Amino acid sequence: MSKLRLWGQPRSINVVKVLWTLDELGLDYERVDAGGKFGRVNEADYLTLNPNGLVPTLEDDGVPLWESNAIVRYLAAKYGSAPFLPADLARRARADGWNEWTSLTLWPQVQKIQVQLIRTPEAQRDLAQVADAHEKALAALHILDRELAKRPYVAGDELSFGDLPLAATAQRWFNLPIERPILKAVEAWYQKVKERPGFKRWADLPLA
Ligand SMILES: N[C@@H](CCC(=O)N[C@@H](CS)C(=O)NCC(=O)O)C(=O)O
Repeated sequence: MSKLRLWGQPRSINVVKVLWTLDELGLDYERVDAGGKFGRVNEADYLTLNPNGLVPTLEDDGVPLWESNAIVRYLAAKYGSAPFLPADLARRARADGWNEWTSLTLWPQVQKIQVQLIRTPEAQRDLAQVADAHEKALAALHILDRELAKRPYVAGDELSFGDLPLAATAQRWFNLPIERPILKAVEAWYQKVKERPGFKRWADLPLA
């Protein structure tokens, strides 16, 4: 069995995706705190593992990998099986697609709201930015809602690696102090994914 080492403090959303994936796959690993208050990411040794100076980084038998979605996909491909790693390549690409969509379309808007409403003192908040991000996030979530009305999980009838980054992002959305119109299919999906032990252990965090 390979020796897995994950660098990253467990409050970072991109680290959470990998921790939850490791749990779903039942893998043993070592975790080293890095990033945020733990620093380390700009030290020369770390930069040889991840030239971006960001977390997460996963070492698999000493081979360093970075970019959380790529790590999730790699772990699923190397250690997973269907349905977590969909056997059908088109379904697998759909799981991949939702991970990219999460990072490129949904997360940037949710992150802006989180930064403004949770991390910025009230007097300094840019409420116009919050309103704009809220509108864009909702537009994206309406797309997700229409897709989840057709199938219970993003890539089909069962949970796959494509649900995890999205669910970690949804956890932020559902805990932000904002108005949320009811999106029935998204909420039905979220009720299921939040019961996974890996979600409870790693993703269900108070917002900070
Ligand atoms: N696209 C990268 C983004 C990684 C990223 O931005 N990581 C943040 C934490 S979520 C980071 O390392 N920030 C610097 C720090 O925590 O010191 C990925 O998905 O892995």
